[in-house]
Amino acid sequence: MKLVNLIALALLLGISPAFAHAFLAKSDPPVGSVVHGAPKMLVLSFTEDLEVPFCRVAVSDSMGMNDAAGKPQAVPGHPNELMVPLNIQMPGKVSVIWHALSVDTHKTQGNFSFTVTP
Ligand SMILES: [Cu+2]
Repeated sequence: MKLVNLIALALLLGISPAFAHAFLAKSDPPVGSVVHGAPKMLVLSFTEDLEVPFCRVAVSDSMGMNDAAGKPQAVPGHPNELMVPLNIQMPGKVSVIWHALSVDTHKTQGNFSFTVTP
């Protein structure tokens, strides 16, 4: 194989798996939103199907208290989604940090926030 072909192959192999990673596509409550009243559930939708037992979501309120009431759960019929029961006590900014493992065994992580008003 010619060198130029090897380089092309390496580029292809290096780039293509990135498209298969599980990135956050949608959140409910939405990223950056302002919601009235504390939501009881957070639902995260990803760009790829997940290995739910290996996904983690940490939720904290404006006082830095951990407000995730439970482990991420699978959403029946939606293998690319996680739901997390919430127990938000304080109005203010809610920070979400997620770690996802997709079915292709790639790990991704990210964070965002939304705001709860009384
Ligand atoms: Cu991937």
